[in-house]
Amino acid sequence: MSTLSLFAPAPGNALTLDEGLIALPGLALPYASALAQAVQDIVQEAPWRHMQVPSGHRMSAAQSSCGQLGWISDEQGYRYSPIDPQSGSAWPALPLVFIDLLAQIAEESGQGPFLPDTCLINYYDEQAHMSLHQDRNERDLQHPIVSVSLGREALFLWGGATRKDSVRTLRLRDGDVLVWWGPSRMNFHGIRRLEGPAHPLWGSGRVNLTFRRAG
Ligand code: MD6
Ligand code: FE
Repeated sequence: MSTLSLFAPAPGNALTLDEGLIALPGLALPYASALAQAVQDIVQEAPWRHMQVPSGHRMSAAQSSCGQLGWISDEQGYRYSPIDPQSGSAWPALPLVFIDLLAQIAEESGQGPFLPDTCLINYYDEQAHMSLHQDRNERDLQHPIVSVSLGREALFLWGGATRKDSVRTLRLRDGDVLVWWGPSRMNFHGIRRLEGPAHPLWGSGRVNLTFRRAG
């Protein structure tokens, strides 16, 4: 990422929603069935689990990971691990369709190339939400995060650099992609709830993929 790109307008269909927040509405839609198959394969190897946060609460969203690292949380805290503690094995590899999609996101957003070593996969059902948080467990916080929404719509909360900043609500739809970088990378964010009708591939749930360079 060059300093120059901080001020360059985003190309193509990309919308700049905030300084450092680029949206590519529906960009992942053509990949829908391949992505669904890939996620299904990943969770065969590394099944959905509800992790415990250090305070003792169990997260309402279920998670899995793929890539060289996976995000885990337990009573000792949040971190990335090369081993899935549930299976005792390495995480599944990043599937090819993820790499293909990322190459297109890089092209459309002007922010690539993305070199993720992990993809955290969140699954939300009707009851799930994600409280306002920052993503700060990655070693180098300069790397952008790419987020892909699949399935049912969700109300996404977009705050600022501190918990006190005002929070906007953004409706994330099936296939929507967000790229966060530089000035927005550390903004507080969360998921209030799911909305709208069931989805042909994902039913009443929503899946979110976040690609990160964590190690
Ligand atoms: C979600 N996303 O969309 C939750 N974190 O379900 C995140 O927590 C997130 O979208 C870091 C970067 C991008 C994200
Ligand atoms: Fe996050």
